[in-house]
Amino acid sequence: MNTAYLSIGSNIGDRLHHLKEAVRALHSHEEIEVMKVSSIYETVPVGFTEQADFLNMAVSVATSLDPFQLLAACQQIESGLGRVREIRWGPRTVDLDILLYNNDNIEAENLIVPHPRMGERAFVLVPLLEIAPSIGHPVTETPFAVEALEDDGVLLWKKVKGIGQLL
Ligand code: A4P
Ligand code: MG
Repeated sequence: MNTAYLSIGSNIGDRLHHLKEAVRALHSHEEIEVMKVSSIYETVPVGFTEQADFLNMAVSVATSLDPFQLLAACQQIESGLGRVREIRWGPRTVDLDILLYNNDNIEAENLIVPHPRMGERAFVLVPLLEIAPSIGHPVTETPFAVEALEDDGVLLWKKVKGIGQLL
């Protein structure tokens, strides 16, 4: 069994509903079990800033899927929830990114793990460190740290104590 960490974000429509649907879809996949869920944070957009605030969270999953199969499963969930790709970094009903997959270092055309921008993004690290406080970068072995980042754009929006609250 493999362990992966995923980041989930939404900034269109009923954002909480989209996050819940994504968690449900992951958990109901035959080869994915959601192990931990973070609280939900409201975050100001990074990259393309002329868009609505996001809700972001992180989850850990146990899975028998390989990383590429897991990416395909995530993309299927995104399309199932009505995501249409328009602007890079732009608004989305739901975005599922693979942050970490075991200690793997993957640099394929369609998949880079660890997620290349995760270390600079408080909207990724604040939820991730809530469920995995001492997790580090698999290559550099440096613990991820949010202290050096501007994290004032990340506010606790809904405290989540277990997956039961989201199903
Ligand atoms: N891809 C490569 N590596 C990965 C990976 N580890 N996980 C490829 C998932 N996908 C990966 O992604 C584009 C391509 O990245 C995919 O085809 C996949 O093969 P996408 O989801 O289609 O497009 P995107 O999400 O717009 O691009 P990208 O590069 O994933 O954007 P980011 O870096 O994820 O940024 N601000 C706040 N506050 N909260 C957010 O959630 N999200 C973004 C998206 C920007 N600003 C944000 C947020
Ligand atoms: Mg993405």
